[in-house]
Amino acid sequence: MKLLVAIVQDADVNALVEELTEKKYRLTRLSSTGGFLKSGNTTLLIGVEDNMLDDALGIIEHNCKQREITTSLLTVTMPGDAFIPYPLEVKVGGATVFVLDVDQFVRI
Ligand code: 2BA
Repeated sequence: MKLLVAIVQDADVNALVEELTEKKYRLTRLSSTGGFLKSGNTTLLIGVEDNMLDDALGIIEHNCKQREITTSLLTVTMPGDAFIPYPLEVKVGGATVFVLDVDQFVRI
């Protein structure tokens, strides 16, 4: 069995969860925050049988789009200690997925 830790954009998560649950995958949805943009995203924990790994990854790929986000994260220091927001374009997603081996899975 594998555990997928999938970090997805909030804009994609509803469609992704809907398709996964329709196809009988079990998952847990966690609210998370990206370290770089410091904005919300969603982390899904999805336990899958080994033979379903490629199918699950395909569903994630199909639902998670790459987007270009403009952020004013960086600031430029001006004389007199003024900070001016500096627009920065960042490509986010589709999804960041870690695939972990599961030693044991127990539901009691
Ligand atoms: P964030 O950390 O908010 O990053 C959002 C996007 O900003 C990233 O998109 C990437 O395009 C860019 N970015 C991140 N760090 C950067 C840096 N030091 N310099 C320049 N650009 C940078 P994605 O790569 O698609 O990542 C989306 C989200 O997935 C991340 O949100 C983070 O929450 C998670 N993530 C990505 N890689 C990870 C990793 N190695 N470990 C844990 N979480 C990760």
